Amino acid sequence: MTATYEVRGQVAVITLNNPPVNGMGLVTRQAVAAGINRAEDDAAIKAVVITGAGAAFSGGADIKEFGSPKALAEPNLLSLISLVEACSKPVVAAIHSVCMGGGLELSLGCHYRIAAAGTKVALPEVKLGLLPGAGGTQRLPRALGVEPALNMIVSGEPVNSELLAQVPGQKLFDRMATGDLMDEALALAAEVADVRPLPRVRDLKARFIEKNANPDAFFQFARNMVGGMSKNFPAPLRCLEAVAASVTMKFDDGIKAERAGFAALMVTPESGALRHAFFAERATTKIADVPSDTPTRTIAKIAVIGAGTMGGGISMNFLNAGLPVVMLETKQEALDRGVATIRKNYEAQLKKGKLKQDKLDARMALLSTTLSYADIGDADLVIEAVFEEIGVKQAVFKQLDEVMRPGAILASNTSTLDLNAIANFTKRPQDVVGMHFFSPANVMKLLEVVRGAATAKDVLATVMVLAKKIRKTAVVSGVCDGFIGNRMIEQYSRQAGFLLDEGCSPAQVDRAAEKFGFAMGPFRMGDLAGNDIGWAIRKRRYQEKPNLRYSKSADLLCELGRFGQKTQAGWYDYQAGKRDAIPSPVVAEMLDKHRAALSITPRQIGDDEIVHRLVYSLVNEAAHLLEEGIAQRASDVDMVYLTGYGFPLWRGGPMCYADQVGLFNVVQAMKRFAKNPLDDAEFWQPAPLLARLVAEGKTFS
Ligand code: T1G
Repeated sequence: MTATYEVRGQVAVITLNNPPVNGMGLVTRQAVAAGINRAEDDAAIKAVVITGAGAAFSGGADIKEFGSPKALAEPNLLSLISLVEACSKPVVAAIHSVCMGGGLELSLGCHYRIAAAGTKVALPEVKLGLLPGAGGTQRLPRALGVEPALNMIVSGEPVNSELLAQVPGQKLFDRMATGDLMDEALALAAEVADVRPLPRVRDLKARFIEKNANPDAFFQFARNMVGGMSKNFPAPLRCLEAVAASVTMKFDDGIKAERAGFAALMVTPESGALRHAFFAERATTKIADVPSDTPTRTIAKIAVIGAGTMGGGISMNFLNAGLPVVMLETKQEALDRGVATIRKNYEAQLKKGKLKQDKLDARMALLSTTLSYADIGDADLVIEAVFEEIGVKQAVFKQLDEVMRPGAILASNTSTLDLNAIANFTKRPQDVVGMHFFSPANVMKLLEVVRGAATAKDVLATVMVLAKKIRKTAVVSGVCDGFIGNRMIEQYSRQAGFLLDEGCSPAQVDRAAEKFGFAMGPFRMGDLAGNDIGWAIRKRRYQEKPNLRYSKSADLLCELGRFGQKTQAGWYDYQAGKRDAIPSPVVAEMLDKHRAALSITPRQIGDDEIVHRLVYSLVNEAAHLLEEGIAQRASDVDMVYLTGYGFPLWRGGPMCYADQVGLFNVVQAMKRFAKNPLDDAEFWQPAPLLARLVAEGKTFS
C-alpha cells in the first residue's frame, strides 16, 4: 500500500507512504484516488487531509516510471489532481520537509494548504529537461503570482515555505503551522468543513505582483533572459511559454499548452540525459561489495598535510562542513600563506554576500596549524596533499604510520601515483585510501575515491559518507595510472594533439568542443591549469611507454616556456591580468614548422570529426576501464566527466552520449579514425566490451 487512509473524527487522512520520498508512482496515485472516492462516499466524512509519511510530503512524480506505461496509466497525475480539486468536500494539504514537482502540483489541486516552516518547495522539472506537467505552470502563477512562479519554474530551485508565505497576495499557503502540523491541519479541515463554494486555485487569475506590469513586455524580457540560458537545451524556454499561457489563456487551454510542452520535452535527448544524470549521481554511492549499512568510523578531526593550493582547498571543504582541521607544513611561512589564502577566499565570499561574518569567523576558528607531526596523531583522518613525487609521498606516509592513532584513515590526494605503493609505505595498508580532489578543491564537486588492494570496506564506507557531508560527488576508482578521469583525459589530449598536427588551430579545436557543450576546450583548459603540469606527466609516462605516439606540439610549447595564463602565454596569448584567450601568431608559426618537420600537409577538419575524436576517445578508454574493474559502472564514468571535466550536463556524460548516438555508430566512426595514418590505429580498436555491446545490440546503461 503506498498511501494509507484513516479517519480522525469527521476528517479522512490520506497519507502518502512510498519511501524514500513519496514519489507519485502509479500505485500511490491509485491509492490516493481510492481515498478521495472513499471520503466522497462516506457521509460521516466532512473534510480530507492529505500529507506525506517520513522525510517528505512528496518529491514529485516517480522519475523511475518515465518512459514506461505506468507514467501515463490512469490516474495519471493530472487526472488525480483534477479528482482532488473536484472533490465535494474540502481537501487540505499538510505540507512538510520536501514538496516538489508533482507533489507541489498535487497540493495546488487541494482547496487549502498548510505548511510547516523549512519545507523545501520547488518545481524542479527543468533540471530534468522537462516542465511541470501536472498543472504547475498554470496553478502556481495563480497561487503565488507570475514573477515568483516563473523564477521557481525556470530555475527549478527550491524555496523555503516561510519565504513563499511572505510573497504579497500569495494564495499558496492558507496557513503556516506553528506547532504540530497534523493537529493544525485537522483543525483547519474542521474549520472549513462547511465552506462552499470550495476555493480552487484554477478559479484565481494569474496575477503580476508588480502593479500594472505589462504581460507582453514582461515575457519578452524574460524570453531574452531565458533564451541565453537555454541555448543548448529547450526546457527553460518551454517552461516560460507554459507560464505565459497561464496569463494569456483560459485554464483548460493553458493545461493543454502545458501538456503539449511536457510531451515534447519528454522525448528530447537532453531530458533523457538529465534524467540519466539524476540517477547516475545517486548510483555512485553504491559499492558492489560494501553494503550501505557498513559501520563507518567517526571523523571528528581532520589533518591536512600541505597548505598549498590543494591543501588549502581541501581544508576548506571540511571547515565549510563544520569539521575542525589542522594543517601541517614544513615551514611557518607556508602555513601563514595557506591560512591567509583561506581567509581571503572567505572574505571574498563575504563581500559578495555569500557568507556571513559569524560563519566566516566560525570556520576560521575551526582551523589550526602546526609544523609538527606530533600534533596531528589524534586526528581521525589525515589527507596528504604534498608534491606529486613518490619519494615525497613515501617520507610523509612513513611519518604518518609512526604518529597516527590506530584506526585513523590515511588518505592521499595523489592524482597519478600508485596508491598501492603508497599504502605499502605503511604497516596499515587497510587504512590507506585515495581521495583525489580536483582543483580548485573547495569548488569542484568531483572526488575520486581510490580503492587500494588492501583498503578496508569500512574505510571506503566512511569516506563515501564524509564525501556527501562535504557535498562532493564521490566516485570509487580502482588503482591504475590516472584512475578514471585522468586516464581518459590522456587519450582526449592525445587526440587534441593529433588534430593540431593534422591542421587544426588550438582555437578551432576549442571552439568545436565548446560548441558541443564542454565548459572549456582542451587548449584553453591547458592554459588555465598550466601546460607544464601535463608536460611533467608526459615525461614520466612516455618513459614508461616509449612506443606510445603523441603529438610533440605540447612539448614544443613548453620548451618555449609557454605554460599558459600564469606566464601570459600558452596556446594563446594573454594580456596582463586578463583571461581572454588571444590566438597566438607564435603558436601558429610553431605549428607550421612542426608540421613541416613531419612533412604533414595540413588539412581542413570539420567540427564533427573534432568532437567525435575527442569524445569517442573518452568512450573507448572508459570501456577498457570498465572491463578492468577500475570503474564500477558506465554511469560512474559519466559522473566523473560531468562533475570534474566540464562535460555538458544536458548530454549526460560521454557514455550516455555514446548510447544516444548509438554504439554501432561510435564504432563505425572509430574504424574511420583508425584508417588515418597520422592517428593511432591501435588505440581506435574498439575495447572488447564496446565491441561486445555492439554485437549484442546493447548500450552501456
Ligand atoms: N522519483 C523517483 N525517485 C526519486 C525521486 C523521484 N522524484 N526523488 C528522489 N528519488 C530517489 C533517489 O533516486 C534516491 O534513490 C532516493 O530517492 C533519495 O534521493 C508531473 C514530471 C527529493 C530533494 O525532480 O530533488 O514531478 O539512490 O538521495 O538528498 O510535473 O531526491 O536511494 O535508490 O536525492 O534527501 C520532480 C528529485 C519529478 C525531485 C530528496 N521532482 N529529487 O533529496 O535524497 S518530475 C524532482 C530530489 C515531476 C510532474 C513532474 C531529491 C529530494 P536511491 P536523494 P535527498
